[in-house]
Amino acid sequence: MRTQVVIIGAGPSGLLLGQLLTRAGIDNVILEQRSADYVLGRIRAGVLEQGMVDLLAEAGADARLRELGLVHEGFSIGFGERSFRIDLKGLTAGKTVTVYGQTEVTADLMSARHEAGSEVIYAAEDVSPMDFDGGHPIVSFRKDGKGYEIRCDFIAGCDGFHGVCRRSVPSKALSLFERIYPFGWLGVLVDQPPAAHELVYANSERGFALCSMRSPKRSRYYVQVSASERAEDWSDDRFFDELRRRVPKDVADSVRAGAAIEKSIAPLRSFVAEPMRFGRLFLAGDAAHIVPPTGAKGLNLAASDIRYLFDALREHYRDGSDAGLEAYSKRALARVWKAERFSWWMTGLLHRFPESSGFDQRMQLAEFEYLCASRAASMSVAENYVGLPY
Ligand code: RFL
Ligand code: PHB
Repeated sequence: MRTQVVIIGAGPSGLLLGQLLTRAGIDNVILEQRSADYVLGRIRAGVLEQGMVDLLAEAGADARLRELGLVHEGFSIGFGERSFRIDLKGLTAGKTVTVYGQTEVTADLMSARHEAGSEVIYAAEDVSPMDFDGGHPIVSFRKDGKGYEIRCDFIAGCDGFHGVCRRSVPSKALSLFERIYPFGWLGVLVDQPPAAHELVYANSERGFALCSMRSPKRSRYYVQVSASERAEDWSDDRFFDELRRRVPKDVADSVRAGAAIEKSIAPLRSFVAEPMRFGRLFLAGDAAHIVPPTGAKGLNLAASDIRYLFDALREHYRDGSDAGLEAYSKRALARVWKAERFSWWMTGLLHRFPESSGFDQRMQLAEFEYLCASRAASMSVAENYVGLPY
């Protein structure tokens, strides 16, 4: 087999790149180790920056998003019983975010790819990227017991944090930067109307909580739990009880409990691998970096990587220029580190750390009060939350 670009991983990064390349007439194959149903069953992010929305439009996969996506002009930060609204629209000269689940983004990209007549090879085993430091990369894999090889010009490593691409790079060629937080988020999805019209992030003595949503009828809630907790030990009652104790009273009174459709714990981590290019292998999305979900940046960073990578590949094939490919890692990392900073900052402001002293808690409170009192401070939060320019 031969193609122009082999994409490893059919999460949002891989599907988005595949769809953009197909529409630009660039031949590509996507290899995914899981089944389509498994990929669709992962409940993850929910807040899209405008840059991601624009990219989905360019990929021809935004019809349902335009119909069902919820445009949000602000969000609130609760601190004990106090609450402060960040007016995203007012503080950023009109910018907003769109609440639309990652599951829906993935489903829309899957059907767009299917309609374009391109397929994804699901349940591909032992995928291995090879010879990417020379001019002729090869990707081998097994499917239904048979071995295959695809020759290509470039490999896009869109295979997430646990994928094979980053691990295929000689370790001396990589610099890794990491912080693992001593807690996770226990998330619950429930078919009940959201507690508030906008998202509510809360710092409480009992730990962080977040009230989010997927639609006017479906809510997504999170509470901070210690790294050793197990989702099975949290009944629905216990979860909603804890959530209500962590958010301001007016919000707590509006939380409607219900039977969880999904309940899982996500660990929190900050991670960056540098560089994001090795010869003809390009890393994008979670394969190269992870942010704690507090700033709602994970999926949006995947989108900005794909923006840069797609532009660079199109430039290569259409204009015969490799300038974009040469600049890819540096451009992507410049934006990644700013989102890492914002996500780390939001995490520090809103969570309870096991080692946190009275001084640390006063610092969080002072930070919150500064935010409430200073337009400059809330403008900084707003411009990061809606997404820094590409
Ligand atoms: P993904 O979505 O992990 O997709 C990677 C795909 O690659 C496949 N794969 C392989 N395929 C072939 N061969 C191999 N050897 C392979 N190894 C892996 C995987 O099966 C998978 O289908 O990465 P991508 O596309 O870069 O997208 C990134 C986003 O998914 C991610 O940034 C966000 O979901 C992060 N994230 C969250 N972000 C938010 O903004 N808000 C959230 O609330 C939020 N919650 C989460 C999250 C990530 C989580 N992870 C990674 C465990 C909750 C969780 C649990
Ligand atoms: C979500 O709705 O899943 C969500 C929203 C905002 C975040 C993280 C997750 O910061």
